[in-house]
Amino acid sequence: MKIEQYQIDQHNDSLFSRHNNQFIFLQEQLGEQGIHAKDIVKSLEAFQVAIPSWALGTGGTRFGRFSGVGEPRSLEEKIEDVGLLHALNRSSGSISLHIPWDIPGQAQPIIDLATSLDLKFDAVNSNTFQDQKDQELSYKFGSLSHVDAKVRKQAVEHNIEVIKHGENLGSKALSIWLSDGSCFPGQSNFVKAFQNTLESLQEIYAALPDDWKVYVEYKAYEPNFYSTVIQDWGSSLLFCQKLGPKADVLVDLGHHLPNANIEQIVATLMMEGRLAGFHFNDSKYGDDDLTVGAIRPYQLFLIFVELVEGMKRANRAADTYAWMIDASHNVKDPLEDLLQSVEAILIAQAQALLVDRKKLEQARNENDVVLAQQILQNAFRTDVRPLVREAIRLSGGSLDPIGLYRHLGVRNELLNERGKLTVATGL
Ligand code: AOS
Ligand code: ZN
Ligand code: ZN
Ligand code: ZN
Repeated sequence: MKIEQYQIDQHNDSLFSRHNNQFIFLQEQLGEQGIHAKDIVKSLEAFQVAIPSWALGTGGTRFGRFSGVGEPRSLEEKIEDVGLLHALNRSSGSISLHIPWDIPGQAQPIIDLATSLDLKFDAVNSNTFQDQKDQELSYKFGSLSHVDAKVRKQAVEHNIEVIKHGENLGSKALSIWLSDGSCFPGQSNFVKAFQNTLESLQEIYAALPDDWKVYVEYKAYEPNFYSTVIQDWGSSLLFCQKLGPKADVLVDLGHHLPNANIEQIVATLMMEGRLAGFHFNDSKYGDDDLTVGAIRPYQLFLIFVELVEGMKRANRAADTYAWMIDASHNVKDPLEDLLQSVEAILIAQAQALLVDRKKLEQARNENDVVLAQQILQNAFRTDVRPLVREAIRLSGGSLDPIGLYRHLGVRNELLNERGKLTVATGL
């Protein structure tokens, strides 16, 4: 299944005049405030969000998994799925692999397939939170932090192997998320667990190619429910500082304790030049991995306000950070869900670009709380969807990605090709 350019163009033709009216109206309104709609559209056109290979199939919970139909059965089919997304929105130009859920056999055919769909390989992820078939030692009581040096060694070697897979495909970063921790008080020596983890990470760090980075992801709890070795951004930053300049902190939006001020964390990490990027998702309770923007769109906007500011201050382009979705789908078609997530990210970014930084700074300096709040809320309450649509249209994508996906009956095509009971690897 491939979506052809003429199908996108034809569908766009039928939507263009309505879209164009909306765009021109918004462009005029923004113009009156001294904002150039076309500059924002340009930034949006350049923004790319990586798709995780594990989000292309139905996820599931520990209570069960209700599989969807036509899900990808192989790495090739996962790449094809991301190709469909990218054809529709032109904003999902890379895929992130999780090893060993994805095992690239011969690299060249995989690279050729990705290139033909205009896709690159984002960060590669290691997995020491599960035991694999034929694995010698168990990670039941941890991996990089384990009390037994032999288990640590096995986990280090796995990470180094993941780097090699990534190198073959042209990835430039390794993402590490550890589930290491403890379930009961007394179970673990916090300091030893930290030090073991640091030593293990140092060995992995030493194996990084020159132009590579390692992203250290933190998470407050789950699957361990008493302590987690890398529990928060402070611990993650501490590891990164001890490791060196190739290590940066990865923020997964769902990995915080309730009500954490994530935008402030982001600002601080950017101030220190240690933000690697994001795993975008949304949540109401914990690491719910829901569609981006589904629960707390204002928070997402406030995060983007800091991101836009931080990138400007550091004079770094958006594509020097790792933007990725980390979501799970239990009740929706994963591809439709991912299209919604990418759109939510572009909307939040567009809104953040509307903020008049000078006026905001002035209001802050004058302690004009009301005005400062208003500046942000005015931006958030602007319907920027015409800007997002224009950016996607100019890049060759669809004015209505989900509409076209349904119109073309993509899922049904995939069902015919791949069958009903497909089990994607990974959760
Ligand atoms: C786990 O909670 C994390 O978000 C990781 O990023 C993990 O590697 C990924 O979600 C796949 O399970
Ligand atoms: Zn994550
Ligand atoms: Zn998450
Ligand atoms: Zn997570």
